[in-house]
Amino acid sequence: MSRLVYVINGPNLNLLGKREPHIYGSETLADVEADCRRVGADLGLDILFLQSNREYEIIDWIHEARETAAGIVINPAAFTHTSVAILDALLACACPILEVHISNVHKRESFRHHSYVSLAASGVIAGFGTQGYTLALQRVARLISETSA
Ligand code: CA2
Repeated sequence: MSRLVYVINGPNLNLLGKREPHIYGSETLADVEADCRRVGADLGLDILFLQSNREYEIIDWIHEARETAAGIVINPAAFTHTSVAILDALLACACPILEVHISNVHKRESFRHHSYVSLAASGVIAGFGTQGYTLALQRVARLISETSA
């Protein structure tokens, strides 16, 4: 049984730790990847960690994950609030999907309060900083165990 988890990051998250530390903290995306790999190894998960600024690439990765992955952790960044195409790709996946936001989107501008992606997600983590990623991995590991039991 696959223990592969796709961790997918959307546009501008490559800038993490390099700008706006008051909103997103000082950890870089490479630091987040290292945290995910460490916690993923403890949980017996194989992590595929990805980032793109292109919507079509994210959609292609979700299609790939649909065939091969046991779970998806996704921070779709600004596409969260705009992309019916990413929602449709996620709705075609049977595996657990966890949505992560580093910032507390509900404390920010009203356009960040709505998420298309949440319609496909088993759960949403927002405002826990970059720790949200490893918390999401813990949850995805639990959901994978429950469905394979
Ligand atoms: O809080 C989150 O994780 C967000 O998904 C981040 C997105 C934002 O559009 C969402 O509303 C909430 C923005 C990602 C941009 O990341 C940057 C990081 C550092 C510097 C500039 C952008």
